[in-house]
Amino acid sequence: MEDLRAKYIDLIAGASDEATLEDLRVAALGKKGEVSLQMRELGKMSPEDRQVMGPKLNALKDEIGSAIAAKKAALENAALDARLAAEWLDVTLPSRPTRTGTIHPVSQVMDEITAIFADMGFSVAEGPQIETDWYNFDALNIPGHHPARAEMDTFYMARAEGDNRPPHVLRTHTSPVQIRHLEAHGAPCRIIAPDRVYRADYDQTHTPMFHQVEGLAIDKDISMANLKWVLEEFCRTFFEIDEIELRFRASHFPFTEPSAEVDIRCSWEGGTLKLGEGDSWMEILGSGMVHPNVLRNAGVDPEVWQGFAFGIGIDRLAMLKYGIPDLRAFFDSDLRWLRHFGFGAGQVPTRYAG
Ligand code: 2NM
Repeated sequence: MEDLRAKYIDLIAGASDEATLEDLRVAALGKKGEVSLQMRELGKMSPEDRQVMGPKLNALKDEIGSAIAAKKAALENAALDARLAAEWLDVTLPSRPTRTGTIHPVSQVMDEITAIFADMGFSVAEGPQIETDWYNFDALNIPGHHPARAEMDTFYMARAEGDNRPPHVLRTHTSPVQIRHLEAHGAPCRIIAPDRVYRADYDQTHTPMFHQVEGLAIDKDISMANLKWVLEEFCRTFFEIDEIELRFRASHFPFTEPSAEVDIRCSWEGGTLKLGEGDSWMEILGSGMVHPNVLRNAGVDPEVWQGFAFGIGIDRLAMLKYGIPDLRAFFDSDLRWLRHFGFGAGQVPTRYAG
Protein backbone atom coordinates (compact mmCIF):
# COMPACT_ATOMS: atom_id res chain seq x y z
CA MET A 1 0.00 0.00 0.00
CA GLU A 2 2.87 2.32 0.81
CA ASP A 3 4.35 1.61 -2.64
CA LEU A 4 1.02 2.39 -4.29
CA ARG A 5 0.77 5.62 -2.36
CA ALA A 6 4.34 6.71 -3.17
CA LYS A 7 3.90 5.83 -6.85
CA TYR A 8 0.69 7.85 -7.37
CA ILE A 9 1.67 10.84 -5.25
CA ASP A 10 4.88 11.01 -7.29
CA LEU A 11 3.10 10.65 -10.64
CA ILE A 12 0.48 13.24 -9.71
CA ALA A 13 3.16 15.71 -8.66
CA GLY A 14 4.88 15.23 -12.01
CA ALA A 15 1.72 15.52 -14.18
CA SER A 16 1.95 18.46 -16.56
CA ASP A 17 -1.64 18.64 -17.84
CA GLU A 18 -5.23 17.74 -17.04
CA ALA A 19 -5.35 14.77 -19.43
CA THR A 20 -2.43 13.08 -17.64
CA LEU A 21 -4.19 13.70 -14.30
CA GLU A 22 -7.38 12.09 -15.61
CA ASP A 23 -5.40 9.04 -16.80
CA LEU A 24 -3.87 8.76 -13.33
CA ARG A 25 -7.29 9.03 -11.70
CA VAL A 26 -8.60 6.15 -13.84
CA ALA A 27 -5.45 4.08 -13.22
CA ALA A 28 -5.78 4.44 -9.44
CA LEU A 29 -9.44 5.04 -8.61
CA GLY A 30 -11.30 3.93 -11.78
CA LYS A 31 -13.42 0.76 -11.79
CA LYS A 32 -10.37 -1.33 -12.64
CA GLY A 33 -7.91 1.00 -10.95
CA GLU A 34 -5.19 -0.31 -8.69
CA VAL A 35 -6.73 1.08 -5.48
CA SER A 36 -10.20 -0.11 -6.47
CA LEU A 37 -8.86 -3.63 -7.11
CA GLN A 38 -7.27 -3.63 -3.67
CA MET A 39 -10.57 -2.60 -2.15
CA ARG A 40 -12.25 -5.52 -3.85
CA GLU A 41 -9.73 -7.80 -2.07
CA LEU A 42 -11.19 -6.65 1.27
CA GLY A 43 -14.07 -9.14 0.86
CA LYS A 44 -11.71 -12.06 0.94
CA MET A 45 -10.02 -10.93 4.13
CA SER A 46 -10.71 -12.02 7.65
CA PRO A 47 -12.84 -9.52 9.61
CA GLU A 48 -9.77 -8.57 11.69
CA ASP A 49 -7.63 -7.85 8.64
CA ARG A 50 -10.51 -6.00 6.97
CA GLN A 51 -10.86 -3.74 10.00
CA VAL A 52 -7.26 -2.69 9.65
CA MET A 53 -7.02 -2.55 5.86
CA GLY A 54 -10.46 -1.00 5.13
CA PRO A 55 -9.81 2.41 6.72
CA LYS A 56 -6.26 2.45 5.36
CA LEU A 57 -7.44 1.86 1.78
CA ASN A 58 -10.19 4.47 2.17
CA ALA A 59 -7.65 6.93 3.44
CA LEU A 60 -5.39 6.15 0.48
CA LYS A 61 -8.30 6.63 -1.93
CA ASP A 62 -9.09 10.03 -0.34
CA GLU A 63 -5.46 11.07 -0.36
CA ILE A 64 -5.03 10.29 -4.06
CA GLY A 65 -8.35 11.99 -4.87
CA SER A 66 -7.31 15.13 -2.96
CA ALA A 67 -3.86 15.13 -4.55
CA ILE A 68 -5.43 14.98 -8.01
CA ALA A 69 -7.86 17.83 -7.17
CA ALA A 70 -5.08 19.96 -5.71
CA LYS A 71 -2.84 19.36 -8.71
CA LYS A 72 -5.69 20.15 -11.07
CA ALA A 73 -6.30 23.48 -9.31
CA ALA A 74 -2.58 24.24 -9.44
CA LEU A 75 -2.47 23.52 -13.18
CA GLU A 76 -5.49 25.79 -13.77
CA ASN A 77 -3.86 28.58 -11.78
CA ALA A 78 -0.65 28.20 -13.74
CA ALA A 79 -2.59 28.32 -17.01
CA LEU A 80 -4.38 31.50 -15.89
CA ASP A 81 -1.09 33.08 -14.82
CA ALA A 82 0.39 32.25 -18.21
CA ARG A 83 -2.60 33.83 -19.99
CA LEU A 84 -2.47 36.93 -17.80
CA ALA A 85 1.23 37.30 -18.55
CA ALA A 86 0.71 36.80 -22.28
CA GLU A 87 -2.42 38.96 -22.66
CA TRP A 88 -1.43 41.74 -20.31
CA LEU A 89 -2.47 45.13 -21.58
CA ASP A 90 -1.35 48.56 -20.40
CA VAL A 91 -4.54 50.60 -20.47
CA THR A 92 -2.62 53.70 -19.41
CA LEU A 93 -0.77 53.88 -22.74
CA PRO A 94 -1.90 56.76 -24.97
CA SER A 95 -4.17 55.64 -27.82
CA ARG A 96 -2.82 55.46 -31.35
CA PRO A 97 -3.66 58.61 -33.27
CA THR A 98 -6.47 58.14 -35.81
CA ARG A 99 -7.28 60.77 -38.43
CA THR A 100 -10.88 61.88 -38.13
CA GLY A 101 -12.59 63.67 -41.00
CA THR A 102 -13.53 67.34 -40.86
CA ILE A 103 -16.72 69.21 -41.61
CA HIS A 104 -16.41 71.31 -44.75
CA PRO A 105 -16.75 75.06 -44.14
CA VAL A 106 -19.77 75.13 -46.47
CA SER A 107 -21.50 72.44 -44.40
CA GLN A 108 -20.53 74.23 -41.20
CA VAL A 109 -21.90 77.58 -42.38
CA MET A 110 -25.03 75.89 -43.75
CA ASP A 111 -25.63 74.37 -40.29
CA GLU A 112 -25.00 77.73 -38.62
CA ILE A 113 -27.44 79.52 -40.95
CA THR A 114 -30.05 76.82 -40.40
CA ALA A 115 -29.70 77.13 -36.60
CA ILE A 116 -30.02 80.93 -36.64
CA PHE A 117 -33.10 80.97 -38.85
CA ALA A 118 -34.61 78.07 -36.92
CA ASP A 119 -34.51 80.30 -33.83
CA MET A 120 -36.52 82.88 -35.79
CA GLY A 121 -39.17 80.31 -36.78
CA PHE A 122 -37.91 79.27 -40.22
CA SER A 123 -37.76 75.63 -41.27
CA VAL A 124 -35.66 74.12 -44.05
CA ALA A 125 -37.23 73.20 -47.41
CA GLU A 126 -35.59 71.08 -50.10
CA GLY A 127 -36.23 70.35 -53.76
CA PRO A 128 -34.74 68.88 -56.93
CA GLN A 129 -31.47 70.16 -58.42
CA ILE A 130 -32.71 69.45 -61.95
CA GLU A 131 -35.68 71.70 -62.58
CA THR A 132 -38.14 72.49 -65.33
CA ASP A 133 -37.70 75.92 -66.83
CA TRP A 134 -41.14 76.73 -65.40
CA TYR A 135 -40.03 76.39 -61.77
CA ASN A 136 -36.59 77.89 -62.37
CA PHE A 137 -37.73 80.87 -64.50
CA ASP A 138 -41.38 81.38 -65.53
CA ALA A 139 -42.88 80.92 -62.06
CA LEU A 140 -40.39 83.49 -60.78
CA ASN A 141 -41.64 86.12 -63.21
CA ILE A 142 -38.70 85.58 -65.56
CA PRO A 143 -40.31 85.05 -69.01
CA GLY A 144 -38.47 83.43 -71.94
CA HIS A 145 -37.30 86.69 -73.48
CA HIS A 146 -36.13 88.16 -70.16
CA PRO A 147 -32.43 89.11 -70.10
CA ALA A 148 -32.12 87.48 -66.64
CA ARG A 149 -32.31 84.07 -68.34
CA ALA A 150 -29.29 84.83 -70.51
CA GLU A 151 -27.45 86.47 -67.59
CA MET A 152 -27.84 83.39 -65.47
CA ASP A 153 -25.51 81.23 -67.59
CA THR A 154 -27.90 78.33 -67.27
CA PHE A 155 -26.89 74.69 -67.74
CA TYR A 156 -29.49 73.06 -69.99
CA MET A 157 -29.99 69.29 -69.83
CA ALA A 158 -29.47 67.46 -73.12
CA ARG A 159 -32.65 66.48 -74.98
CA ALA A 160 -32.89 63.62 -77.47
CA GLU A 161 -33.55 64.79 -81.01
CA GLY A 162 -37.27 65.22 -81.59
CA ASP A 163 -37.98 65.52 -77.85
CA ASN A 164 -39.85 68.81 -77.81
CA ARG A 165 -40.75 68.97 -74.14
CA PRO A 166 -39.80 72.21 -72.41
CA PRO A 167 -36.15 72.11 -71.33
CA HIS A 168 -34.87 70.95 -67.93
CA VAL A 169 -32.12 72.98 -66.32
CA LEU A 170 -29.75 72.71 -63.38
CA ARG A 171 -31.42 75.17 -61.00
CA THR A 172 -29.66 78.54 -61.03
CA HIS A 173 -31.03 79.47 -57.58
CA THR A 174 -33.05 77.74 -54.85
CA SER A 175 -36.18 79.82 -55.57
CA PRO A 176 -37.86 76.82 -57.28
CA VAL A 177 -37.76 75.08 -53.89
CA GLN A 178 -39.84 77.90 -52.48
CA ILE A 179 -42.34 77.89 -55.34
CA ARG A 180 -42.82 74.14 -54.85
CA HIS A 181 -43.20 74.63 -51.09
CA LEU A 182 -45.86 77.33 -51.53
CA GLU A 183 -47.71 75.15 -54.07
CA ALA A 184 -47.70 72.18 -51.69
CA HIS A 185 -48.34 73.92 -48.37
CA GLY A 186 -49.73 77.39 -49.19
CA ALA A 187 -49.46 80.45 -46.94
CA PRO A 188 -48.52 81.42 -44.27
CA CYS A 189 -44.95 80.31 -44.74
CA ARG A 190 -41.51 80.75 -43.16
CA ILE A 191 -38.83 78.71 -44.86
CA ILE A 192 -35.21 78.82 -45.91
CA ALA A 193 -33.76 76.78 -48.76
CA PRO A 194 -30.00 76.29 -48.38
CA ASP A 195 -28.43 74.08 -51.05
CA ARG A 196 -26.45 73.69 -54.26
CA VAL A 197 -27.11 75.81 -57.32
CA TYR A 198 -25.44 75.87 -60.75
CA ARG A 199 -24.34 78.49 -63.24
CA ALA A 200 -21.99 78.12 -66.22
CA ASP A 201 -19.36 80.50 -64.88
CA TYR A 202 -15.80 79.78 -63.77
CA ASP A 203 -13.18 82.33 -62.70
CA GLN A 204 -11.48 83.70 -59.55
CA THR A 205 -14.79 84.38 -57.83
CA HIS A 206 -17.21 81.95 -59.53
CA THR A 207 -17.55 78.17 -59.58
CA PRO A 208 -20.12 76.34 -61.75
CA MET A 209 -21.62 74.81 -58.61
CA PHE A 210 -22.02 76.95 -55.54
CA HIS A 211 -24.30 77.29 -52.52
CA GLN A 212 -27.12 79.63 -51.81
CA VAL A 213 -29.63 80.11 -49.05
CA GLU A 214 -32.90 81.75 -49.91
CA GLY A 215 -35.48 82.75 -47.33
CA LEU A 216 -39.22 83.27 -47.71
CA ALA A 217 -41.76 84.61 -45.23
CA ILE A 218 -45.38 84.97 -46.35
CA ASP A 219 -48.23 86.13 -44.16
CA LYS A 220 -50.99 88.75 -44.14
CA ASP A 221 -49.00 91.63 -42.68
CA ILE A 222 -45.33 91.07 -43.47
CA SER A 223 -43.41 94.18 -44.55
CA MET A 224 -39.92 95.38 -45.45
CA ALA A 225 -39.54 96.27 -41.75
CA ASN A 226 -39.71 92.58 -40.84
CA LEU A 227 -37.22 91.81 -43.61
CA LYS A 228 -34.81 94.38 -42.22
CA TRP A 229 -34.99 93.03 -38.66
CA VAL A 230 -34.62 89.39 -39.75
CA LEU A 231 -31.55 90.16 -41.87
CA GLU A 232 -29.94 92.35 -39.19
CA GLU A 233 -30.58 89.72 -36.55
CA PHE A 234 -29.12 87.08 -38.83
CA CYS A 235 -25.94 89.09 -39.53
CA ARG A 236 -25.44 90.01 -35.86
CA THR A 237 -25.66 86.37 -34.85
CA PHE A 238 -23.80 84.86 -37.77
CA PHE A 239 -20.82 87.24 -37.67
CA GLU A 240 -20.93 87.41 -33.85
CA ILE A 241 -20.77 91.22 -33.87
CA ASP A 242 -23.29 93.35 -31.93
CA GLU A 243 -22.72 96.60 -33.83
CA ILE A 244 -23.63 95.36 -37.27
CA GLU A 245 -25.04 97.89 -39.73
CA LEU A 246 -26.90 97.11 -42.94
CA ARG A 247 -27.71 99.42 -45.84
CA PHE A 248 -30.66 98.68 -48.09
CA ARG A 249 -29.99 99.89 -51.62
CA ALA A 250 -32.81 99.97 -54.19
CA SER A 251 -32.29 97.37 -56.89
CA HIS A 252 -34.22 95.23 -59.31
CA PHE A 253 -35.07 91.52 -59.45
CA PRO A 254 -37.90 90.09 -61.55
CA PHE A 255 -39.26 88.12 -58.58
CA THR A 256 -39.45 90.94 -56.01
CA GLU A 257 -41.00 94.42 -55.96
CA PRO A 258 -39.64 96.51 -54.39
CA SER A 259 -36.17 94.95 -54.41
CA ALA A 260 -33.13 95.83 -52.36
CA GLU A 261 -29.53 94.83 -52.36
CA VAL A 262 -28.10 94.79 -48.87
CA ASP A 263 -24.64 96.02 -47.92
CA ILE A 264 -22.84 95.60 -44.61
CA ARG A 265 -20.67 98.32 -43.06
CA CYS A 266 -17.01 97.40 -43.04
CA SER A 267 -13.46 98.67 -43.00
CA TRP A 268 -10.41 97.45 -44.90
CA GLU A 269 -7.87 99.14 -42.63
CA GLY A 270 -4.41 97.58 -42.88
CA GLY A 271 -5.64 95.22 -45.53
CA THR A 272 -7.86 93.26 -43.15
CA LEU A 273 -11.61 93.27 -43.32
CA LYS A 274 -13.57 94.34 -40.25
CA LEU A 275 -17.34 94.19 -40.17
CA GLY A 276 -19.53 96.66 -38.26
CA GLU A 277 -17.12 99.59 -38.46
CA GLY A 278 -15.40 101.82 -41.02
CA ASP A 279 -16.54 103.77 -44.04
CA SER A 280 -16.88 101.02 -46.64
CA TRP A 281 -19.88 98.96 -47.66
CA MET A 282 -19.81 95.41 -48.94
CA GLU A 283 -22.72 93.81 -50.73
CA ILE A 284 -23.79 90.57 -49.05
CA LEU A 285 -27.27 89.70 -50.27
CA GLY A 286 -30.34 90.48 -52.37
CA SER A 287 -33.90 90.76 -51.13
CA GLY A 288 -37.32 92.27 -51.57
CA MET A 289 -41.08 91.85 -51.30
CA VAL A 290 -42.21 88.85 -53.31
CA HIS A 291 -43.77 89.93 -56.62
CA PRO A 292 -47.56 89.36 -56.85
CA ASN A 293 -47.02 87.38 -60.06
CA VAL A 294 -44.73 84.95 -58.19
CA LEU A 295 -47.32 84.41 -55.46
CA ARG A 296 -50.03 83.88 -58.09
CA ASN A 297 -47.84 81.40 -59.99
CA ALA A 298 -47.41 79.43 -56.77
CA GLY A 299 -51.17 79.35 -56.14
CA VAL A 300 -51.14 82.01 -53.41
CA ASP A 301 -53.60 84.93 -53.62
CA PRO A 302 -51.58 88.19 -53.65
CA GLU A 303 -54.72 90.11 -52.59
CA VAL A 304 -54.56 88.28 -49.25
CA TRP A 305 -50.92 87.36 -48.74
CA GLN A 306 -47.64 89.20 -48.98
CA GLY A 307 -44.10 88.70 -47.75
CA PHE A 308 -40.39 89.04 -48.22
CA ALA A 309 -37.70 86.90 -49.80
CA PHE A 310 -33.93 87.07 -49.82
CA GLY A 311 -30.97 85.25 -51.31
CA ILE A 312 -27.46 84.90 -49.85
CA GLY A 313 -24.33 83.24 -51.23
CA ILE A 314 -23.18 80.67 -48.66
CA ASP A 315 -19.66 80.17 -50.00
CA ARG A 316 -18.82 83.87 -49.81
CA LEU A 317 -20.33 84.03 -46.32
CA ALA A 318 -18.02 81.19 -45.28
CA MET A 319 -15.01 82.99 -46.80
CA LEU A 320 -15.88 86.20 -44.95
CA LYS A 321 -16.45 84.59 -41.56
CA TYR A 322 -13.54 82.17 -41.58
CA GLY A 323 -10.98 84.15 -43.57
CA ILE A 324 -10.78 81.74 -46.47
CA PRO A 325 -9.02 83.53 -49.33
CA ASP A 326 -9.77 81.41 -52.41
CA LEU A 327 -13.25 80.30 -53.45
CA ARG A 328 -12.08 77.66 -55.89
CA ALA A 329 -10.21 75.75 -53.17
CA PHE A 330 -13.64 74.96 -51.66
CA PHE A 331 -14.24 72.34 -54.30
CA ASP A 332 -10.73 70.94 -54.90
CA SER A 333 -11.08 68.17 -52.27
CA ASP A 334 -7.49 68.89 -51.17
CA LEU A 335 -7.12 67.00 -47.86
CA ARG A 336 -4.57 69.47 -46.50
CA TRP A 337 -6.98 72.34 -47.16
CA LEU A 338 -9.89 70.40 -45.67
CA ARG A 339 -7.90 69.65 -42.50
CA HIS A 340 -6.88 73.29 -42.19
CA PHE A 341 -10.24 74.94 -42.82
CA GLY A 342 -12.51 72.05 -41.77
CA PHE A 343 -14.35 71.85 -38.47
CA GLY A 344 -14.52 69.19 -35.79
CA ALA A 345 -17.83 67.58 -34.92
CA GLY A 346 -19.62 69.65 -32.32
CA GLN A 347 -17.62 72.78 -33.06
CA VAL A 348 -20.39 75.35 -32.91
CA PRO A 349 -19.99 79.11 -32.39
CA THR A 350 -20.95 80.00 -28.80
CA ARG A 351 -23.73 82.44 -29.68
CA TYR A 352 -26.02 79.67 -30.82
CA ALA A 353 -24.50 76.49 -29.45
CA GLY A 354 -27.26 73.96 -28.95
C1 2NM B 1 -32.75 86.87 -54.17
C2 2NM B 1 -33.09 88.21 -54.11
C3 2NM B 1 -34.42 88.56 -53.92
C4 2NM B 1 -36.02 85.21 -53.79
C5 2NM B 1 -37.29 85.22 -54.31
C6 2NM B 1 -37.83 84.00 -53.99
C7 2NM B 1 -39.17 83.48 -54.28
F1 2NM B 1 -39.09 82.21 -54.62
F2 2NM B 1 -39.93 83.55 -53.23
F3 2NM B 1 -39.70 84.18 -55.25
N1 2NM B 1 -36.93 83.35 -53.29
N2 2NM B 1 -35.82 84.09 -53.17
C8 2NM B 1 -35.01 86.25 -53.88
C9 2NM B 1 -35.38 87.57 -53.80
C10 2NM B 1 -33.71 85.91 -54.05
O1 2NM B 1 -31.48 86.40 -54.35
C11 2NM B 1 -30.45 87.34 -54.57
